[in-house]
Amino acid sequence: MAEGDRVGATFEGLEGLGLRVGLVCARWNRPITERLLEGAHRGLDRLNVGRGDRREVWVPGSFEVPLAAQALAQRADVDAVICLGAVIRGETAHFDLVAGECARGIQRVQLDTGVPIAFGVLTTETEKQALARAEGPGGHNVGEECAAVAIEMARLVRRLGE
Ligand code: DLZ
Repeated sequence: MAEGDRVGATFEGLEGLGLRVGLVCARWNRPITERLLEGAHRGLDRLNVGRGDRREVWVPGSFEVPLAAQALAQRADVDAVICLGAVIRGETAHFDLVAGECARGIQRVQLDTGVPIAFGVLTTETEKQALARAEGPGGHNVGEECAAVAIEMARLVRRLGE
């Protein structure tokens, strides 16, 4: 399989102008999550999502991400949510619990509200692996990919609801 076959996100043919996006970012492992957040904003810029159409909130850790995502998704002025965090096995007691509950919670919010939520919470063995997924412009940044996922899914949900 080629490298590109393992990336589902694409910016091709996407337009985000007029869509409103919520962003939830966890403070835990902040040097990494800040880079994910920068990537998410870069991706939203690429898709023409207005700066004024973004609502950004911070939470203590990935465990708190689903609740903030739910609060955003329930707002009438949010079309999609991007969730960002980093759970690193080597440094995390109860890794499976924190990572699992975060993922489960986010999926539940997405299905309960019908608002698309892009899952940008890294779950890695090491800090090095996490940093490799949060690189700067031109590199692999999961936050940036989440921007494309959020816009693609917001458009899809809107179209299917017509
Ligand atoms: C407690 C904890 C641990 C050990 N590790 C992480 C982590 O790797 N990534 C992360 O985002 N959060 C971690 N947390 C914090 C929890 O997500 C949560 O903020 C606290 O348990 C307080 O509810």
